[in-house]
Amino acid sequence: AQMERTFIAIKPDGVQRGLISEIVSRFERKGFKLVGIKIIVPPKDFAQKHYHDLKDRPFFNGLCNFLSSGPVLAMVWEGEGVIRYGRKLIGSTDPQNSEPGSIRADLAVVVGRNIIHGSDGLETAKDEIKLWFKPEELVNYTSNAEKWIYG
Ligand code: DAT
Ligand code: MG
Repeated sequence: AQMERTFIAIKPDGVQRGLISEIVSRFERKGFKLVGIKIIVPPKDFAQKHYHDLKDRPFFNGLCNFLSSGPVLAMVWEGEGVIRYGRKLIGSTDPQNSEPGSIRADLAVVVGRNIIHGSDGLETAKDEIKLWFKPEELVNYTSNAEKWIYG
């Protein structure tokens, strides 16, 4: 299996609504492997770094204020195709357009409170993991289930 890693974060709305275990459970049951996790309140300038691609959008300031308004559960998940499939599990940016069964469709209503972030490609995944985690905060291990998940 050609393993890759993605950055997934439960935003302050998801944490405050008690959705951590529900969301972690969906990635875990799929067969992806958790290799990093921590809870932090990101400072505003950190939120601005995380969302730097969106700095010219009208909602940028509100978005960064919101991300830094409370605890965020930051995670790194590993697995075959985890970047692209993680986005599928999450659903479209606007929960109103998300496929039923996806996290945002099932658990959120509006785009400004869509509860979860996921890297959108290989390069952003690398950048976001580097921004949020020190190398020593990521764990390399073999899951006992791996041979049953990948054959
Ligand atoms: P995604 O989180 O699906 O990768 P994105 O990178 O385009 O979406 O935008 C980042 C976040 O910004 C998104 O999760 C919610 C917020 N956002 C995006 N479009 C918005 C809009 N039109 N109005 C308000 N917030 C928006
Ligand atoms: Mg994005």
